[in-house]
Amino acid sequence: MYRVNHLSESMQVNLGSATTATPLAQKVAQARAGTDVLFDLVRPEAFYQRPVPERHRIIFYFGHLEAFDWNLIGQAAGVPSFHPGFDRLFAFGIDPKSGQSPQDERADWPEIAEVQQYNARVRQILEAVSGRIPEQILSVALEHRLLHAETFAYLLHQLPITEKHCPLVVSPSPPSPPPLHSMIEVPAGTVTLGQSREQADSHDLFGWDNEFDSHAVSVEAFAMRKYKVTNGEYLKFVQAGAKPPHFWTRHGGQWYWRGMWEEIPLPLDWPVYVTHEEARAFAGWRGKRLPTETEFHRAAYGTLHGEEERTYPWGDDQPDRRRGNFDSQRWDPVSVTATPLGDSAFGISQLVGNGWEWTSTVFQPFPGFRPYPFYPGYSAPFFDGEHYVLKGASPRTDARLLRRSFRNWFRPSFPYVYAGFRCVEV
Ligand code: AVJ
Ligand code: FE
Repeated sequence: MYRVNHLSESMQVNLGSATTATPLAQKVAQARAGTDVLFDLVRPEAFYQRPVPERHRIIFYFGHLEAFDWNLIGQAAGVPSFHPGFDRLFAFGIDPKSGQSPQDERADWPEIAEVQQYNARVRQILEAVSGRIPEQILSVALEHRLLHAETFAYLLHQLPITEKHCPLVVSPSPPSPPPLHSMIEVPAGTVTLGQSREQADSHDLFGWDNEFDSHAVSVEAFAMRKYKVTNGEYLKFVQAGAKPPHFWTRHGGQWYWRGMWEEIPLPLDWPVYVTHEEARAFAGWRGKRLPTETEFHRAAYGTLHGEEERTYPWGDDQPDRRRGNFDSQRWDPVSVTATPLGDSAFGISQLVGNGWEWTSTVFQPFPGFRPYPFYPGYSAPFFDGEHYVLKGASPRTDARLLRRSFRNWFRPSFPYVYAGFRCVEV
């Protein structure tokens, strides 16, 4: 019988070359193994499901990761296409306005085995040419795959539990103290948004197009909640008449969290995952507001006495996994008080990890923005005033994406993101 777990085996690339590969090529190989594991979790019949109505069916993503690499790297290496139809079919994802969901049918998509063969061939050819590809291009392929590892988890989350193979070990949540309602004063200061193009060029540092150029912005003093807003706090808003978040469900008069692998009684001390619209409404109801991108940056990376801004909120230069719930250590959130080692210089908790945070900032280019000519569609189409910036990281964000300048964005009504918020005082 055909077993989907064999997908990744048949796509494995020549391991002999992995030892001679550059560090970046090794990271690409690791990231491929990581996304292979994700597709192995989906039962074959479910590849044609569309767990999120505003996104493509799962089969698209199976072909997309390889087609993207092919279109990017194959073009840079000047290799001729062996399957232009798939190169095009799997080239781009979608992000329709509400009410404009895709209408394609199952029959519009090829069989899993055909896509699997395409993927294997793409990997084999790209493996052979990757030695002559600029690092910047390989970094785009790597980070594109890591971003999809996260957004694919959003789709997998919405797939009924019977359509996916539960991994053997799902770690229990660590016990944590209850959150206090403390507001923390953040003094006025100057933040440096973005990264400097010169530095990135001269040190081979990677950044997406929207992270450039670096620029200083001054921030007024403000007060921010030490903790992310919890399910328990949001429940009061729901009891006062607000619509319950997409990740909640109710049976027999009890609220449950719809987790990746099971429904559990709503953990009141976990961060609430909501849309931007819901976050904003809650903040208004409390007489508060959402932070701007600049305020978030100040809270996370700023220092008290005007020392240089931090690389990570916790003040050392490593994305140490004990400091936060990120890098796929787990599938679901933990308590908002579970990671005290991750506090910022001001003592604000969990700014990076355990859920992205919505800001009130509309996604717009920084001064000096230039799209990458080899991938003009990454950011520019989303500077439409209909997307908001998110900062931080979720449980499924790769450690590589925790850099200070990374900017995430989604539509304000998109409810599938692992994203919550915190309030600042008006
Ligand atoms: C940066 C997460 C908003 O998923 O829409 C993947 C990343 N862009 N392929 C998205 C992306 C193209 C993007 N986000
Ligand atoms: Fe993509």
